[in-house]
Amino acid sequence: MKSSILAAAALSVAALGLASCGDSATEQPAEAPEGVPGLTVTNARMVLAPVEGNPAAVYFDLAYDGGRNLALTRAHVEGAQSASLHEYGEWNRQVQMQEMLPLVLKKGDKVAFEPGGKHVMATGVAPELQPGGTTEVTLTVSGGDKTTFEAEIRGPGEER
Ligand SMILES: [Cu+2]
Repeated sequence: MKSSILAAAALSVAALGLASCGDSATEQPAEAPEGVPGLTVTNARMVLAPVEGNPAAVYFDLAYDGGRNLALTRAHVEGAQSASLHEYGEWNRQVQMQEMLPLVLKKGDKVAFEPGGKHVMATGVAPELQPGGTTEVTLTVSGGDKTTFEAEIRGPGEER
């Protein structure tokens, strides 16, 4: 009994992850942003996959000092067909990545998007995005405000 409930939960999580990844492919590119008040992003980098055409991961350090609580809901990466907010979690005794729940930001919060943790997964990366270049990443929060920043593109063997 108990194990079948767990299996069902694991299945629905897997389905959720798949559906969400597919859905974001139809998202519209971000419009010219004005920035989310109080939100700063530093150390942004996009690490390409060892195999061309595989998803790339975007990492950065996020700090929030705004007065109003926000939730980070969406990401867009220029030059990628779709981008999703991902994190790693343990399901069914396996560590795997999945769609992240909206990330709540309160005044004073600092959140690192880093290898093995939270990241933006970019799929369908254009071949024009090459190590040494940059691309624009846009984060959208609840209410629709957006912040756009440049991410340095790194090859798969470079420091993450
Ligand atoms: Cu991912």
